[in-house]
Amino acid sequence: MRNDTVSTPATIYRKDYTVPSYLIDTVEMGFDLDPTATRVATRIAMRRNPASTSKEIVLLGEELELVQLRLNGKVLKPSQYTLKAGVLRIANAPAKVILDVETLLQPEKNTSLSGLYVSNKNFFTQCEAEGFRKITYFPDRPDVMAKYTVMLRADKKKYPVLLSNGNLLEEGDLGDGRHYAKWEDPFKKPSYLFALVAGKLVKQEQKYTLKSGREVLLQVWVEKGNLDKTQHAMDSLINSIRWDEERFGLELDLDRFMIVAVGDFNMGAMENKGLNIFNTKFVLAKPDTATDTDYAGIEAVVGHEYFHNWTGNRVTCRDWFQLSLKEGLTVFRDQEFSADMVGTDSGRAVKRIDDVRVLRQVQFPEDAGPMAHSVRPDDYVEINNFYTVTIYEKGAEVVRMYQTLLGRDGFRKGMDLYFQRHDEQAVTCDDFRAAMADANGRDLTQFERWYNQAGTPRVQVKTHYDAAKKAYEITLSQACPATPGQAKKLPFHIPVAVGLLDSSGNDIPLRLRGEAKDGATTRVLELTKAQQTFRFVDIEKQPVPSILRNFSAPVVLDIDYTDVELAFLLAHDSDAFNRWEAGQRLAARSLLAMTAVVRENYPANMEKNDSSWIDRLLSVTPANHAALSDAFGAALIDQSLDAAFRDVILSLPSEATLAEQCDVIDPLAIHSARQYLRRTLANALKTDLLAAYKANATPGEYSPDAEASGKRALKNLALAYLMEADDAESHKLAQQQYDNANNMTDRFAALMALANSSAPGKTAALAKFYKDFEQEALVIDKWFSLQAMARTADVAAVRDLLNHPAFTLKNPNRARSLIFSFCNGNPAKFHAADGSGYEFWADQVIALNGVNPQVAARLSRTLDRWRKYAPALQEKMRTALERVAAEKNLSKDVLEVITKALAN
Ligand code: B3K
Ligand code: ZN
Repeated sequence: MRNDTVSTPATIYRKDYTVPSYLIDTVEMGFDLDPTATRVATRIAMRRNPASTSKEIVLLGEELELVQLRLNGKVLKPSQYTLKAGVLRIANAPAKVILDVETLLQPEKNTSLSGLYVSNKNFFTQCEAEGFRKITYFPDRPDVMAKYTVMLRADKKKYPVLLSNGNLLEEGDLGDGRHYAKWEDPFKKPSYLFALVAGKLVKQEQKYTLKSGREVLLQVWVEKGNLDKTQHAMDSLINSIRWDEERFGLELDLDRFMIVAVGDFNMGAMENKGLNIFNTKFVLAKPDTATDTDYAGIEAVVGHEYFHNWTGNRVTCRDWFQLSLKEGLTVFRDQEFSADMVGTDSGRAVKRIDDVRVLRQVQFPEDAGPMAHSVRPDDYVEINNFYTVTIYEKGAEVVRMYQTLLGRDGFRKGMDLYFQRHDEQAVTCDDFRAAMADANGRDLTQFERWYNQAGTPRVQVKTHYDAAKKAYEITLSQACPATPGQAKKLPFHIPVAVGLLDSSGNDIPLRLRGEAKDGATTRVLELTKAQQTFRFVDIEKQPVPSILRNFSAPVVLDIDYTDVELAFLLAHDSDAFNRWEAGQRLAARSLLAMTAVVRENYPANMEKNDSSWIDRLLSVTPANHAALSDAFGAALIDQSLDAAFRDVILSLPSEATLAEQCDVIDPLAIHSARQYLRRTLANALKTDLLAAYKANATPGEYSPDAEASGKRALKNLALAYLMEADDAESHKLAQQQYDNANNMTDRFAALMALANSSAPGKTAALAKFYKDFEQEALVIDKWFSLQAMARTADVAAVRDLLNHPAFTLKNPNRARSLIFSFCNGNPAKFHAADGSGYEFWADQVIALNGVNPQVAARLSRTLDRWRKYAPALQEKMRTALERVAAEKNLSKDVLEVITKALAN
């Protein structure tokens, strides 16, 4: 056989897209599964694509042994094809071809967890984006859709369960201790949706009747010891099926739908047709091992993967540049699903706030850094690096803006037209936008810029009240900073939802100049130019504006409010999102001012290697925290607000969110300022915090519902504040909660409180927790993560944990739990002045690169924003980046990230 040759990674450009030369009707695959040598025989029935002039068959393959290639029955000699850098070409091929490809793989050696691999002795696949080419030579691109039949053969004792996409046609014994199962997927699909699972697994199953009366079989497959943790995933699946029928009129198109949990998995889950494969983290839950956050995560991810069945699978992407077509849309759908599952207005707002927090904390920095890319990127080196918060979360915001502009019904009309036009096709983001525009008779041409331009737009607000004319003017202007490769930006089409509050805090019915009568109290202004003025008439008195309600666009809003106005909005705004936002602005104002004071005094104190000077400094710095503590205190005791909502109001902006608002990032200064404010608030609100702690206990049987989880959130927030005192009284409270907890949410919150304190019982509690949950991998992940993020952690402690017998780099969840938690979740300690955190980071990137390039590349992203840090830190970051860049054998995943970081 001809051997493949490697070459330096190439950049792939969106503008270079060409249609496939051949189309495929059917694919028949036979697998003889063996961990050390799996044989794969693939028969592909293909024909020339009438839309292409090429007669060349192009197949992609990676890390494969090609055993044999037959074209229309004849074995191809190496001289009859070329094989270079993973591309196999057969020139001058006939119009119709039956191609037989035989390959040999070593799944056991596959630590990348892409393609066919072994996890805990069972077989799994992961083919998105380009993993199918690690199974066979194939036109592994999403616009080649075909019908698949799959025959699996394996040892019956070791692999009693054999699963693939679609419906089970037959199964039986082969006589030699081996058995087989034959599966057929009735729908055309791209190769990235192919999946197989083989091994020792057990299932929870149930029949479910769709709205149409058709009965389907639902299964959740797990390892034997985990069958007591599948109910929530099953419930979430049923809720997802029902929701998609009701909200979008979309029915499950298969007779059987399977979810399989695997412990070694690169991301959350994968939407393979009819056979979703999940990270155990997003399937397994019972009250004593999973937290409220885990329960919510399972519901969201089960929903997300299920919703892909239509948005992604039935209608897929033409090429990977269109990734957000399925991901942004499906995230939007899962966000709406989770919100609908809560139901109440305030519950919906809490969900919205959670989603916006992620956007600000992770996506805004991405959009301002070296990896900034538009929602539909123009180029990439490694597509796996583009499964980003921009594609997913900003993409979801872009989809949400259609709904804000067109209304819920208009959005639904657009979705209906999208499926009517494109079912079983591979399409583009333009096709989606066209369906939205055409179904509503709207011109959405300018809206395309959300797909083309990277960077977070800033919208500036100026207001003017003309008492004589009773007119109130809002002037909005927009600008977007340059991003790598995109210096100039054109104005976006931005929906800005606004309301005006009268002096009692009530909404004023709004009438824009030229309108005959008053309209709704929230109006969506459409900002399409660099600057526009909107004039409201009949406004009796100067109002307080509430702008960008419900976060109607993914922008930064610059608006000058006084402390009094912010406190007023926090107390009265009918838009719950903006109510929360007002509190965040008020807090950020104090925090940023204190951060600046610390920074100004930093150099002189730098050498002391002791941060107690910061507290002394802040304690003598004149500051008015009273406005904030009064406003927060009022919210804390406001019984008309749900506990969950009070929890988000009283949570200070995260260190990562604050960092993005600084011109120069100084993690220790931010952390110290935030800690100082936490202690100040804890002190001022002690009595009410204690009362809230007591009032929000959730005795009785555990339930993850919104009300109970909201109470636990508020109670545990109160505990964390009270623990800032770090005194005997608070230690006792945390210890009692730890000892008496009947669920993981409370137990873990108590352990976290103890770990961040000097409580005498802290070491014993950590040891007990480990011992009690040694057998629960997901709980041990929490144990690692908690220690990595503790305020008392440092590089040495984290290095020690690397040597713990339960630690392994090979399992992505475990690697993330310790390494990512420290590097991304403990900024004050990671960014230690001596650069030891960066050395640790470089060591781990290099180690992971050899094991799992996708996970390594994720970790590489940690130093993305290095140019924004204080100069002394920058230099040390650059050294670490250069050390990684100098490594031999870097994967193209890591290479792309590091190269871009050093270049921009
Ligand atoms: N579509 C998959 C992600 C695949 C990532 C490949 N590196 C999961 C999801 O978004 O639902
Ligand atoms: Zn997805």
